[in-house]
Amino acid sequence: MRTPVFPGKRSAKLVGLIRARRDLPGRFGWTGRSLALAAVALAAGCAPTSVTEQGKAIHHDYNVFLYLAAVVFVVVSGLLVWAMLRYRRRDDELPKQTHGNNLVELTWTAIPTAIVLVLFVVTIQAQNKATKPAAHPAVTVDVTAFQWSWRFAYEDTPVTVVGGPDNIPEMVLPLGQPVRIKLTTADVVHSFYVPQTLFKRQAIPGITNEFDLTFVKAGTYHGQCTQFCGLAHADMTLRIKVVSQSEYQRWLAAAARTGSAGP
Ligand SMILES: [Cu+2]
Repeated sequence: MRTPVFPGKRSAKLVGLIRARRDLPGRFGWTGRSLALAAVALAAGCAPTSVTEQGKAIHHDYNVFLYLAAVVFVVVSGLLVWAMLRYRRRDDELPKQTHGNNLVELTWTAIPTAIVLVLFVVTIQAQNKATKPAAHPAVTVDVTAFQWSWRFAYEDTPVTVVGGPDNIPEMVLPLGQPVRIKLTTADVVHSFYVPQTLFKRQAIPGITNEFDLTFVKAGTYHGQCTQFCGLAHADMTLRIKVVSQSEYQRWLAAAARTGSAGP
């Protein structure tokens, strides 16, 4: 005699409870509720938008990953639930056993491979767009990371902004114009990261990393070194203030008179 999976009174109660729940007339039904929940989860997980032209490509890349993951989640969990309900235990007989199926094996190898290939191509395209250098950058800023702040030197001007322990350095930039950042470090490895640009680069000793940012939205954006670089690493913040082109010119002229906009 085979041993029942749920012996005893408690299991009988449990099965009764499950059956009772299953028979409950739901207002939207389980499918509707699951879909609503999935939609909420999807909306909550949507990638943040970028404030730069280059970051839009990254944002699009995030969304492709998210939507594909959502499709995989719905299909896999849907099949799981279907299999659990369709093949739930009804008696002590084993269901018909199947061993090996070439078509099924091929299908579940081919589909993930295709998904990974699509993600690879989309990512390469996004990366190329995000790192494509502008033909004529309007402003070039030499950014030097150091323990534990930043120096922003505006090329072809006497303007330099230097941060310090009680002074968060602010990089003022014009809206809608490509800005070239030439990033390096005076000591150890640091990392330049302004979350709202969806872009991050390492500052490596002896190497200058160049990238362009074209801000499409005015505002003040906070940044932070994201490479642990010593005791005061947490204080290594920065700000990017994006203003209109005329306001930028006024700021630049005023800063050029003093030569430095920081201590
Ligand atoms: Cu750091």
